[in-house]
Amino acid sequence: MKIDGIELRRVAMPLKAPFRTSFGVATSRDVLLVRVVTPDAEGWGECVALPEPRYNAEYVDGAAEVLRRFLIPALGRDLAVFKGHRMAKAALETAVLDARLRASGESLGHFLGAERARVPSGVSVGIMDSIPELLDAVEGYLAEGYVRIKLKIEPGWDVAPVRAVRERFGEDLPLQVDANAAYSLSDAPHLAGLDDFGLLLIEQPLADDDLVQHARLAGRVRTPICLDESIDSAAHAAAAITLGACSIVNIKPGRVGGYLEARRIHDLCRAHGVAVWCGGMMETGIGRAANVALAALPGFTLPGDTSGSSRYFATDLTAPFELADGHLAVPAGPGIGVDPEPDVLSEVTVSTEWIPLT
Ligand code: SMG
Ligand code: MG
Repeated sequence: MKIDGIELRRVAMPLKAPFRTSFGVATSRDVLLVRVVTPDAEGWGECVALPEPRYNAEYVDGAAEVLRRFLIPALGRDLAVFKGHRMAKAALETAVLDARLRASGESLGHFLGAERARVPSGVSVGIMDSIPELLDAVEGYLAEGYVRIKLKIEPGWDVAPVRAVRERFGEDLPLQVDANAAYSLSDAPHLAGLDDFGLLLIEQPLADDDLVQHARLAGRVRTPICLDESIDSAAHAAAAITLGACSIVNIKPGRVGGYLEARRIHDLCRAHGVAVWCGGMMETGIGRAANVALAALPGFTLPGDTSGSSRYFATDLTAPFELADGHLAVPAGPGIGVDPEPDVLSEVTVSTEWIPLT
C-alpha cells in the first residue's frame, strides 16, 4: 500500500473527574493520534501511552519521538528490530491497518474474527477519598447499566472498599480489583483477606517482572490472578500460563504492540482454557472503537473495561459510545468504523506534525 505521509497529532482531552490509581492521578488525557494518509483512504490509530512512565516504561512524548525517528521511517520493513515501544508500534500498526481495511471496505471486527455484534461493558472505578464517595460512584455506574465493576486498590484501600461494595450491592454483583503492581509477595496473607468476597479476579497484584512471585501468590490466595502489565506479548502470556502465574489475562492491544499480537494472545489463551478480557487506557472513541471490535472475539468471555465515552469525557472525539442494556455495539463500518468529529478534533488539538513518506 502506498502511503503519502503520516500525521502525528496531540490532543488534550479533559477528564470529567480525576481518575486515581495506585500509581497516580489523571486529570486529563494527553493523547497521541496517528493518521496514515494513502491515495485511497486514511487510517487512524490512538497511542495509549500515558504522560509519565508509571503504568509501564512508555510515555507519550517518548512514543512520538520513537515514531518520528525510527518507526515511521522504517515502515514496510520489520519493526521488530526496534525493541519495546509497543504502544507506539500499536498506534502505527492500527493506523495502517485501518487505512487498508477502509480501502477494501472490511470492518476491523470482521478482519479480527469478531463473532458478536455487541460487547458487555464493565467500568473501572478509581481510588476515592472515602467509602461513601465510592459507593455513590458505583451506584451511579450500576444505574447506567454497567454489568461489572472493577475497583482500583492499593495498600490501605483494599479490603474495606471491597467489603463495603459487597455489603451494599450484594453477592451477585460481578466485582474485581486492580492493584497496578502495588503489592509484594509478603502481602500474600493480607491479599488472601480478599478471598471471602467472591471476586472474579485480582489484577496485577505484584510487579510487572514478577512472574515467578505471581505463581507463588496464586498458591496462597483463592481469588484468580489476572495479569495486565506483565503480559507484553504472546510469549509472555505463554510463560505466565506455563508457570501458573495467572489464570486470566487482561488484553490491551497497545500494551502488546497491536491488534495482531492481541489476537495471538487471545488464540493462545483460548487454546489453554484461559479466559481473557479487553482492558482500557481511557481511550477516546478512536481507540475505543478498535477495542470493542477485539472484545467481540469468542475468547473474550469476561466483560472488559470497555466503558461508554461518558465514563471519561463530556465530549468524545467521535460520536459517543453509549451503553444499551449494559453493552456497546461493535462498529460495523469499514476499518475501525468511526471518524473523529472535525470540530471537536480541531478544538482539542494541541499540535500536529506531518511526516511525508514520498
Ligand atoms: O479505559 O476504563 C479505562 C481504564 C481502565 O483501569 C483501567 N486502566 O491498569 O487496567 C489498568 C488501567 C490503566 C490505566 S489507568 C490511568
Ligand atoms: Mg490493570
